[in-house]
Amino acid sequence: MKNLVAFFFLILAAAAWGLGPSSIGMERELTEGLFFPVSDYGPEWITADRNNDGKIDYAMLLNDRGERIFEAIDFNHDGYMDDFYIYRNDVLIRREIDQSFNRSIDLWVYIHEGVYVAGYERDTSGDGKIDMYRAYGQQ
Ligand SMILES: [Ca+2]
Ligand SMILES: [Ca+2]
Repeated sequence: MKNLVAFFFLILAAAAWGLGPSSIGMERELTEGLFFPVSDYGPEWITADRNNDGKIDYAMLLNDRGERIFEAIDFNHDGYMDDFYIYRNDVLIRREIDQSFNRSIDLWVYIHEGVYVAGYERDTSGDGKIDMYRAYGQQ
């Protein structure tokens, strides 16, 4: 719960400071507080149990204007979120994915205008550090 409050604060601070999607490093730091256990998603989240196993596997957070700011999915139903969607003004700006299901993000995908892949970063060695980076589009 503390993480969520911190996350909210960072989002608000980022909005106040006018950070744009171009500052990729800064964007990524904003969600370092994201949390994996599905049981940590409290009443402020809109949640769903898509496979009816009694455990949340989808969670969405709206801001006070009713815009999506965050979604999390437990794709493999192991009780830990592994696919995170980060929005700004209801537009998808980034996905963070734990492809190896070890509760450490290993793929960050940066989205331009909600649909175009602007670039990605990967942790291919599993140590939590980015070791591959690619940017597309305008140079
Ligand atoms: Ca479930
Ligand atoms: Ca999972």
